[in-house]
Amino acid sequence: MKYDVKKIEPKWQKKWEDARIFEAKDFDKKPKFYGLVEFPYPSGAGMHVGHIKAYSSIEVVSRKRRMQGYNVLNPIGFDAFGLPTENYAIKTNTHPRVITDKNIHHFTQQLKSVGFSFDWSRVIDTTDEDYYKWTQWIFLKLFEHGLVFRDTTLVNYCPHCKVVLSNEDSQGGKCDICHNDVIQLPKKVWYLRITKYADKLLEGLKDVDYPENVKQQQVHWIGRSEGAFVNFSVKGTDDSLRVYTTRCDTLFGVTFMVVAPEHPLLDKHKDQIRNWDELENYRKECAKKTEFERTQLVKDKTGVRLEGLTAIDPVNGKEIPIFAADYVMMGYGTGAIMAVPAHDQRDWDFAHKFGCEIIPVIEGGDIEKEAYTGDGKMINSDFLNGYTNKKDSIRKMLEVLEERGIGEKGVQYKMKDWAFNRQRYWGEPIPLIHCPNCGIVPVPYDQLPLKLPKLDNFEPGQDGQSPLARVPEFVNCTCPKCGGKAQRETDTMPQWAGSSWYFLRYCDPHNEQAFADPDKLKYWMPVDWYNGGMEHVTRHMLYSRFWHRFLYDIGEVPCPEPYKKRTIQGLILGSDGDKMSKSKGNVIDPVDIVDQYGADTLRTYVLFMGDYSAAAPWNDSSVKGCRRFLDRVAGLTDLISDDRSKTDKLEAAVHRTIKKVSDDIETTKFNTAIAAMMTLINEISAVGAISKEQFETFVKLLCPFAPHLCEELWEFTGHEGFCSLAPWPVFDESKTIEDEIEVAVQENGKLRTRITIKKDATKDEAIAAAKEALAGRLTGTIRKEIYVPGRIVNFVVSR
Ligand code: ANZ
Ligand code: ZN
Repeated sequence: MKYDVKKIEPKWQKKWEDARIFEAKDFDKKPKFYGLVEFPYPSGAGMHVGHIKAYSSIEVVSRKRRMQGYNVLNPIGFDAFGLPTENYAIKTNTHPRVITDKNIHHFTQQLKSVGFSFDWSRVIDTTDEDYYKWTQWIFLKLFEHGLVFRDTTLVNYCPHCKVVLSNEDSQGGKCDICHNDVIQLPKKVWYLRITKYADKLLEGLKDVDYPENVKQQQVHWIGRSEGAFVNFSVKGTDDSLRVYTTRCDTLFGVTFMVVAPEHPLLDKHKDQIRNWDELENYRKECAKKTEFERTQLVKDKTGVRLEGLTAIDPVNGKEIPIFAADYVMMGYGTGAIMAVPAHDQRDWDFAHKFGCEIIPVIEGGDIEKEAYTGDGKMINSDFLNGYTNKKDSIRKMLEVLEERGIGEKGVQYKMKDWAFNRQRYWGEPIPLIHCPNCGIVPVPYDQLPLKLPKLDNFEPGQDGQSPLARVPEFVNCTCPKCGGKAQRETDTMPQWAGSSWYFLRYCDPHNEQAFADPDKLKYWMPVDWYNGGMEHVTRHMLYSRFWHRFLYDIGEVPCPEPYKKRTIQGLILGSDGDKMSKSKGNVIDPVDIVDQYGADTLRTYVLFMGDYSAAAPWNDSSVKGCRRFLDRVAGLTDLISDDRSKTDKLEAAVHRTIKKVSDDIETTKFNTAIAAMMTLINEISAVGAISKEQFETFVKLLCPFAPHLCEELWEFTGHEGFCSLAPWPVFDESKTIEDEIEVAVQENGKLRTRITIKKDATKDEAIAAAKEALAGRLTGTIRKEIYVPGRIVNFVVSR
């Protein structure tokens, strides 16, 4: 058949759309499959080949599932609030609504041109009022359950984007949007209490099928630490200095204490601190550093000793100095530590620089050189002396601390609460009201959505205030509780709000009464297979698991975990091996590939380019290779034949390919699935014929990858329905067991030749065949004939 891409691809895209074959049916009797991809941010740059690779995995699995008889939900939507659009809006003085609509339209055209089998009747856009109404609704539920709070703290602030960033959005001390340095600023911040869900988020990982590195990253990010809180009294005051330690067994080795430069103890005892000016200067220096810089394990520690303020060790009554130093963070534990320089390297480095005492309490190592962090026998430790391991010592010390009321067991998490506000325009308004009489009052549920007012000037204020603060009609309201004059919150939600629950909305996207109908949720949830990027593992994946678990706890969703299985796609690099980026000029536009080679080639290539989860460079000649492969598939129509004597030879190869392709799709080994089909083509060419049945099997196997071509070939062979809905080929193991075998023919144990015989040949048949093969070439008289079934015929001869 002639492979006319330009004709075939639009033709089938239209037929699929007209017949609505990819629309999921709620409550269908068939088993359900919910496949999910991370929905795109509709940026002005349009789609990237990386999007195509990311979506192609679930696309192939969804198509296979349909052919296997599943009722498939394979939805798509747009995560459209956020800074890139807003910044572009400011730059071009165009409303973000206009830009968003234009970009979504563009993305839709692009996605459709690739022939993805999305259910286009369920498209969602997080900036739709009908959608963000429910984002606000979930926020109010969180508020109602005490999971929203406000605090003045040091925040990660990007002076360039003029926004407060969450920890997740400023990893490594860089703004995730503009990549500039983030600074620390005191601000009033709305938080979601995700830390309250830390243990549930950890436990939930036991029941899901995620790659090990994905689980590990989440475990690490949550950073559960078990230890103890211990109270030291501050000499001459009724204050105590509370510390968090994972090593309360080393309490007798404490020789000083360190508080974070921002610790409130300092201001409280200003009068007692004789070197206040020095301390003030030091604090100013520290404020310039990012948290990332402060937590780096640099040897050269800085700090200031508080003159006039000391602490008392609660186990031995010893008086010890207190320092302020920036290697102690205000945001972890209590913002203060007990320093044990003999057994903690940071404390050891600090002690060396500031001339503090070093008292070993565990035997081992050479503490002249470095801190000893290993296990060993306890020394210099009163009631702990003689204990030989950390575990027992800690248990004993905890007992004593609790007995004497100076400390207790405690758990800490590295993960912090989720900073949940932005002083920007293009986001969901936070539905809260500040009332002078009643305090914080939620917007009543029946007043949702709290709509984003239409503005002409969406630039953030110089004072870091949201543009909404400049709109009196938005700000001024009446308090829903007391009816008095009140003011609306003007901050908006962060980029990650809308994506924290979007997979639920797909189950029932047009519902006006609820975020989704409970029965539909029960039918579709959980997501059976979710594919996405590694960059979302410690943000979107944690945030959405948190929201979902919360909704489960309040009875709004049917299952505790949203995603049964998660897979990861690797990046597509430029052909130079660098990251694809505009600045490097190595970006491949998927539309160009569709234009030049066709969507089926693009789809096949992004899955053929290597191990799916690994990064791989773009390779033009391999793209051409994929196109040639599809050309050869189209050419197979010329080889369709009734000649069983030829085509029977292919039967085993066809069934081996069914098995390989079926299995490889399940384990995201798409590249080897495609390679197996390429091998089969070679075998078909060698035989020079293919039966109609074998041809149809081949077309069905390839259909999830190159569906346009396969539909055309399906039609060519006389079918009226869609190949996309034809039953997936069934693997028959008996067909792969070849019925002929090769046997060695020997004389006195030496190989003379090889023969091919029927697998179930008798001894007589095997020997007869061997004699025929050696006819006239025997070197002596046969004395004995030996047959090792299926392997060897040996003639013992005498000469
Ligand atoms: C005494 C000690 C002795 C410690 C020893 C360690 C080893 P993780 O596992 O990360 O929870 N620490 C506590 N709060 C801190 C803060 N805000 N900034 C910097 N460091 C802090 O580590 C907990 C340990 O980190 C705590 O245990 C404390 O030092 C330090 F041989 O206390 B340790
Ligand atoms: Zn009020």
